[in-house]
Amino acid sequence: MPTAHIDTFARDHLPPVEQQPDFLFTLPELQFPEQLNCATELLDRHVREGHGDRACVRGPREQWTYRDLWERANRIAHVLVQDMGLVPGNRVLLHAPNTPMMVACWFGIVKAGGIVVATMPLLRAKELKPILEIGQISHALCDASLVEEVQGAAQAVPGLREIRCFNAAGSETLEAAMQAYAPLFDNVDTAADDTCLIGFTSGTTGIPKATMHFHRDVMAICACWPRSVLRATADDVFIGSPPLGFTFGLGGLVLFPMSIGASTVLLEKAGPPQLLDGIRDFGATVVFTAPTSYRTLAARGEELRATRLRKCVSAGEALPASTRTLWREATGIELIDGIGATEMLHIFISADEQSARAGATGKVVPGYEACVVDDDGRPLPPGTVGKLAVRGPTGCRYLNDARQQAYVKNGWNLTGDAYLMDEDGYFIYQSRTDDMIISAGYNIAAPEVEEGLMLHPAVLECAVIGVPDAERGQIVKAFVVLRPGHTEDAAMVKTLQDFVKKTIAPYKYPRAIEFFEKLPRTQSGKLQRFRLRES
Ligand code: 3UK
Repeated sequence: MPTAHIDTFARDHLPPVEQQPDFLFTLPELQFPEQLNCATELLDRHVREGHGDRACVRGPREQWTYRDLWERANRIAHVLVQDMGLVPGNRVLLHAPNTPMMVACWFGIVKAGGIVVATMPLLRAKELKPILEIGQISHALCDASLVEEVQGAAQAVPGLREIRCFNAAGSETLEAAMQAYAPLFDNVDTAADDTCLIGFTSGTTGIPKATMHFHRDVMAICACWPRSVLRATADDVFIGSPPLGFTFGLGGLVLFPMSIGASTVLLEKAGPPQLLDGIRDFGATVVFTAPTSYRTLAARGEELRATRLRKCVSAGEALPASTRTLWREATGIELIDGIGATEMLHIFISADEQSARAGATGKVVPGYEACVVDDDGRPLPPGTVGKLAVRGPTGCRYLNDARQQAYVKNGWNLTGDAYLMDEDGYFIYQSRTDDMIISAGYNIAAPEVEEGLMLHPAVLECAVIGVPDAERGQIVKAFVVLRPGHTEDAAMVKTLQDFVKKTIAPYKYPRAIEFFEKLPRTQSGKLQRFRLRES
């Protein structure tokens, strides 16, 4: 396929073919042409087909139609190419909170044949530095409020030549530069297998891993899970908390709504209170957030019942069965759980409202295949715990990283999760493979103990890990956040321990319990178990 990349860095650093996963294009929707620019499909197409006046993206201050976004993205593409010297294949850092301008920049970069590297807004210079180095990033578009961190990182990394700020006033801003250009741009005719985004793993430990995704991959995720599970319509209004630097957020808040001509609401801060306000004030109908957020929001069920909300998607971490029940009882809505991964780009196992089962993530999404395998990669029979293996139209391509061989084996992507599949094909999450607690010879999956604790009304949130123990190898330790009005004392420890012993096999009860104000989480909402281990 003829690449449009002049800067061939991404292609040059793809894993060798024999280390790549198998790619499956079994569905009719997954037949892609050789040349494909995903921005043309997701944005230009709506304007061309006469839907330019439909609502597309809104923030607290702005309300843009598809044409508004398209014109801005076109002007940004001109600024990138003509003022900033971007050539196709260059990597562009996009560092911002979720705002409409961030989306315009995303499309501007992709239109110009650039590769978007979107990062979580809370990352500091120190964390941006390895990203700039690994991605060999030459350009940056950044929210004015965060420019110091980008400049700080750039000082240490000479390759970053051009930084432009947006969401600010003044003659030096991106907005000012955009005014010099026409709102029309001929999108670069990229190959379907040219890289258009590099996603960094939300990395709970170690050096971040860069995952490369093609224009084709972006269209593939829009063709799979949203069509078979989410089934939203052009009249839906999407909202949610994950940052666009996390592919859960990029898909749920930008790619999926735009692939069907729907609209999206972007919130810079999207904790439970802001999410509730946003759902009410903007009439949102589809929400994407993490399990803990649903747990907190469930207390506002009455208010939520009075909104237009109809579809609620949970991902990023295992959804406790108790949270599913809590949410249904509070709002009348059955949660849609789904497991995705940065390496896979988005969700590959999930269940819609009708087929959801408490405690199970769901079934494999059409277009993907999944199985549970043993340590040698052999498929295990239903009901047996093993490693989750998956393959489909998307898959893991680390940029120049030896860890490729750990994630991909025999063509299958190994997500690092321990799962079992039941007789009906439902996948039931156990734990991360390296989080299994082994105490006195017993295998104990942390989420099972967490589930047992969370059924107690005093528990808002909790996390369970194994801590070293001379006698038992490891013991189960729980970190618990209590709901307001409960006391953190020895009596509560005893109460919770006794409670767990009654709900699950007594040997799994937490022998140690510590109370926390809140749990350490990444910006994508994921629990940082390693920080609990260090504490
Ligand atoms: C865990 C889940 C149980 C699991 C993601 C949706 O989370 C995403 O990507 P990451 O790379 O993490 C991947 C890992 O997170 N996980 C995610 N969802 C679930 N575990 N149930 C779930 N529903 O360990 C997985 O391997 O940060 C999620 C879409 C895009 C994403 N990137």
